[in-house]
Amino acid sequence: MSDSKKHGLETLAIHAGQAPDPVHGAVMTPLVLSSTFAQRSPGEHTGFEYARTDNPTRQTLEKCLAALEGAEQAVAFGSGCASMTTLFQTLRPGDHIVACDDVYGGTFRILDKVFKPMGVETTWVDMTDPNNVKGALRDATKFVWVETPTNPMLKVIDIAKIAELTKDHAAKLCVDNTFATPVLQRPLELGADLVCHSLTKYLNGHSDVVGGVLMTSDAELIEKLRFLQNATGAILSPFDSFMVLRGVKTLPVRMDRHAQSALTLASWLSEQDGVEKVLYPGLASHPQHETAMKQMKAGGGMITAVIEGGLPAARRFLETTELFTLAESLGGVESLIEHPAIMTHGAVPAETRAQLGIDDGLIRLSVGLESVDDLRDDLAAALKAAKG
Ligand code: P1T
Repeated sequence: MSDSKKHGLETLAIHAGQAPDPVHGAVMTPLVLSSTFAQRSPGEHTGFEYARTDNPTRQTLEKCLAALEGAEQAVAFGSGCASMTTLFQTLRPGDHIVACDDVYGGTFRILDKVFKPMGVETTWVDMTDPNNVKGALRDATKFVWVETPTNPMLKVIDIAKIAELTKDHAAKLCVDNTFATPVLQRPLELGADLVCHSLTKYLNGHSDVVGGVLMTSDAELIEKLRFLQNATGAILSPFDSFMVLRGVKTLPVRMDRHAQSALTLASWLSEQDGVEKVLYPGLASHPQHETAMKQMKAGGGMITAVIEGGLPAARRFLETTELFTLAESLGGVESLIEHPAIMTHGAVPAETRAQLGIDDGLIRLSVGLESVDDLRDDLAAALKAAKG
């Protein structure tokens, strides 16, 4: 496809970085599994030498993802955690990170258990008040890490405001855009320097790949990330690249429906007896609803709710749903449900979980693409069971 900047997201998702294969005319990007590539003479090759360094299928995916997020380059890794780890490997002992207080449990674990012992400290702040970021910045701060909407409390952080507050500081603003995707939220256009995704979630969208990606137009970061991608080798495999390239083609269509169904279910849930609280950025009752509507096209596909009756009631709820499968992860075509305190956020200390409100009655729903009537019936049956 010629000039990607002229095309809409629906077109980019299907065509960006891709052209029919010049050898056979294959319309779908070939899956190139070769680990090495023939050279005509030492150092004279087609641009591909060894598949850790670069692989045609991964390169095509990286081009497509970069076009979707509006970044100069995308650098793909073997998981969302591998992508974050590689980014933090650009830091040195004494460097500092300011991160939002509610993040995926694995993100907390990387910073607290892997990088803190190596001398990279993180200050955790509630970024729903952007001024808290300003107070936490130090001369040594290299990254400001924002996840929005956050996992699992679905707090919404004002990316443009944080970008404004940090613009005179050398720290780079990084946004984990996994929950919103480039379809619903455009961090780079709002002033962020880098976007991170777990490809495992909406971008692949079919719960059959674990992957991650970093995207940026910052030349200095691109150089460091390309170096580390090759040097430390936490790459996305050709097969997984092929799968994400296939999955991402329907991303814009999927996100519209995820958000539409989630709004319907969140509104319904918030009217039910036995539900203490519903957190969904698209509901007027959400504490940062205004910010959400300013920076997101819709509220997304995730809902967090508190079931009355604590852990016993939450357990009955989670054991009863049939269409909502009890499992970690999110963003697939099928609906999932989970218990953050026991499952995805077990790595977060109990005291921090209590401060954030990740309590025993809290459940998280990833609303899939099934009939929304069937999903509502499934939740109604679970609510009945939860009441005992
Ligand atoms: O699982 P992995 O591909 O390594 O991605 C990590 C990750 C990064 N960022 C966010 C916002 C995430 O939600 C995740 C993974 N999250 C789950 C597995 C989960 O169920 O919340």
